[in-house]
Amino acid sequence: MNDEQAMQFALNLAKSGSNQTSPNPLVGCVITNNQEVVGFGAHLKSGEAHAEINALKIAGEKAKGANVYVTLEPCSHVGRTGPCVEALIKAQVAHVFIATLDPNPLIAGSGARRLEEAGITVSIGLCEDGAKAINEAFFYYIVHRLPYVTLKQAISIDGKINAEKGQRTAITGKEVQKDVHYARSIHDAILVGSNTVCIDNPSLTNRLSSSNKQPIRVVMDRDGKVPSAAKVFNDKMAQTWLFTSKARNLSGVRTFVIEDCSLRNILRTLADEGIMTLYVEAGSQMADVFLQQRFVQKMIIYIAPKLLGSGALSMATLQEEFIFTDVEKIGEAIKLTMTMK
Ligand code: AOF
Ligand code: ZN
Repeated sequence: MNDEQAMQFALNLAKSGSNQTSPNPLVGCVITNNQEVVGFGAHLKSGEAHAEINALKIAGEKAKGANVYVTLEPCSHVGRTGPCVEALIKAQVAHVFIATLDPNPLIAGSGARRLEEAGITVSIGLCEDGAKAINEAFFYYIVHRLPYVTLKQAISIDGKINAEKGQRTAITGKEVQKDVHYARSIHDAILVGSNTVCIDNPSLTNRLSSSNKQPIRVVMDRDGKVPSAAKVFNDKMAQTWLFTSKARNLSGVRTFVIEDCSLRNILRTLADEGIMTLYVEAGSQMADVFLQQRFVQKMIIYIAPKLLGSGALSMATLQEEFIFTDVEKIGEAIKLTMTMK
């Protein structure tokens, strides 16, 4: 196995932790000796062993003089687990290939430096694009201390989101609903505003996808408008977190009573609580605020083959451009995925 093949293998291993490691990154590690694989591992869950430790366990004595291929810079800090660089030094590996440095301020190059100081050869940048792509959300979260936000909207072909203000128009059908439930399952939390809960009384659970993961439901309700009888407060199908400035006594709902109900403050609090990925299912007003304040990293638009006419509402205006990253047909709708430029 050559260097590139070994790193590709490590990248594939990293992906085995998909949707399980948040708020930690996906990391894979392969150890070879005389071009033979002697160890491999992945980070599978936040708080549990790092990829390098799992790979070293398999390699045992064969790690001595070996090449190590790791998709993210080995850590040099003591977090919930010990520093991987010390384990690699102790195992007396010869050469560490790092696909990309860890932007975590606690590490940020110090892992690579420590290995070099210990006399280990370090090469950085093999398969770097692939390594960055699998941890896009982690990189954003760890640098900005904010969740990576995906905003979802359904629109008509004339770009409208609602036939009339104050009511909800069902724009897309069952197939899109299934896709949305899957999207819910791969995020740490879903966020909605009080208007959405008051008008739709949604469950916001994942019921239609094959995964049984339920994200935390986050409700932003500064003025305490949402009735206590709302499904999200009562159905016990998933956790609900409420952000409000008014004290409320809702059993089973984690209530954050905060004076500053600005979006930035709420997003910062969510990040501090370990929410790395946030799926925003907002109505028009909330979507506009997210866009205007530039908290959206990814936007998913479902276009339904309908015309809602000139009286209908359209989305916010925004000078920034998005980049189309994917297009797909889902049932009768077209799904467009975009990231911020
Ligand atoms: C590695 N290998 O497999 C992972 C790393 O709380 P801890 O101890 O798990 O540390 C979490 C931080 O460690 C995380 O934010 C990221 O910077 C790094 N993750 N590092 O050497 C791994 N998962
Ligand atoms: Zn580590």
